Amino acid sequence: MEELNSFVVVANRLPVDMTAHPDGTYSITPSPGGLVTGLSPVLEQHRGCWVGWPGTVDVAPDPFRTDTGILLHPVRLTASDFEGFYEGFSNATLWPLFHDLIVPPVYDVDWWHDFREVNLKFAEAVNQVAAENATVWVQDYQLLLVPGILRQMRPDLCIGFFLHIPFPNPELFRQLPWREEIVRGMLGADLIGFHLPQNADNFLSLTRQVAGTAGSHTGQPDELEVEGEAAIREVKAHVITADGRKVGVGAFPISIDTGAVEQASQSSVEALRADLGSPEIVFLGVDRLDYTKGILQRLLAFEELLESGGLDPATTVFLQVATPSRERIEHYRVSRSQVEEAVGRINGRFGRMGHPVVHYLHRSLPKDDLQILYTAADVMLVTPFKDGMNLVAKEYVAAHRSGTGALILSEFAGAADELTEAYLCNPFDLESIKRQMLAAVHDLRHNPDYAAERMRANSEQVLSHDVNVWASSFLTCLEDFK
Ligand code: ADQ
Repeated sequence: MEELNSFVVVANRLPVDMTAHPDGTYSITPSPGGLVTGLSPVLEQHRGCWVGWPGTVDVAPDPFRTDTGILLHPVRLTASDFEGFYEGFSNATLWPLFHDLIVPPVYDVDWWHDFREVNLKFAEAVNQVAAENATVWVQDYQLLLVPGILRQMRPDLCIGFFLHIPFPNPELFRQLPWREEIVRGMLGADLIGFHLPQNADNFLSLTRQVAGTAGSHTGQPDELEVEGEAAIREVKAHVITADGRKVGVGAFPISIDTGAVEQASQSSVEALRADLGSPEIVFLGVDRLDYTKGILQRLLAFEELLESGGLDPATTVFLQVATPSRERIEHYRVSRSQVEEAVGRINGRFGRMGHPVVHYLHRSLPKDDLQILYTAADVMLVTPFKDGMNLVAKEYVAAHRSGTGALILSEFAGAADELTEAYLCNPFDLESIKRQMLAAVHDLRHNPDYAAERMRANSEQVLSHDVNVWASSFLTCLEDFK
């Protein structure tokens, strides 16, 4: 029988890479990301367990411990689970609905059934590995029903839930045919965390509107003291559920692992700029290729500035790195072809032989390479129509702690709540993006002290609120609600 664990994280994905071999076997290697870093101290301290899908359908490697003592427990998903639960309900229903209907969500009852079934699978896996009275931290929109299922299966558990994407206005959420089940699923947790107070407010108003989900609310905001971290964590309120439990609801803005940021060497940065043709200004975008990220809009803004003469194609370069994402979903395919058409058109209009004005990479890059790009870029554009947080913005400012560079940031990215000294723009308004691009270039050229002051203020915010602060403040608060 498998060892039981007093701390369990459950997320759609296990933090591993799986490689298929020609003989049909697979090897699995740990692949640490930001979430792993934030959770590592507590996972290691408790010799905890991470439950998740390993990333390949129809295989379930045996559970194994990493070198640092974390037990990885794979959940097996079939190809049909993946289609209905992941591509369907998670990414073609919930993702667009929670990002304010940038594309229309699809409401398909078969996908909903798959979503329920797969959430049950994840909950059963947690049930198998969680010790009596264990703490379980459920991550993100793919597992919205897991807290409720676990609460019924295992009333002894202390359950936290964190949503990594925005939580929409109740008026939008109420479109969802299965809204009551989803809200009830979330309320199975002892503490529900969002990035922003606004997301928490949306959820709280929803529980008042959706029948049968909650008994009552506290009238007053319910501030709990957490030593040294009160500034970033604000528990807005709690909900008393129909069965009399108290569920905390609060905002816990996620961040990056600033300790792991290796500064890029001067020589690699210079080599990159030379490869780009030694331009005066390098603009950079780094995103998953997702229609929420506003990649096309920023390219169009760049094109219009080249056209109007606001930017000079001889001295300016735009570098866009787009990680392939959810490529079997129609809206993602459309988004990719629009971006690639724009890149081709802009280069056709403004590039010279051997000197494109837009450099476009459609692939994932190693972290070290990304760090070189961040450091080399004069102006970073992060222009999502809607984003829970956006870690790329925080990674860029952490790479510019000495005050170089400038960040253009959408008002609709969660990160805008904290990076208030960024050049904020409205991504729905090309004029606003263009204005901020010109303002950033102007300040870098003519007012560098002012630009540096703004960048340093942003960096300080990120450096003093890293991913460890996020994880520990959520877990400390969860203790209070146990
Ligand atoms: P994402 O939508 O994936 O995350 P983001 O927060 O920007 O968006 O994180 C992307 C991560 O992928 C960053 O760490 C970035 O470095 C990395 N990345 C992007 N492109 C890459 C490339 N080409 N090569 C290598 N790495 C690349 C969701 C929500 C966000 C929320 C996070 C965390 O949508 O709003 O901030 O979860 O909660």
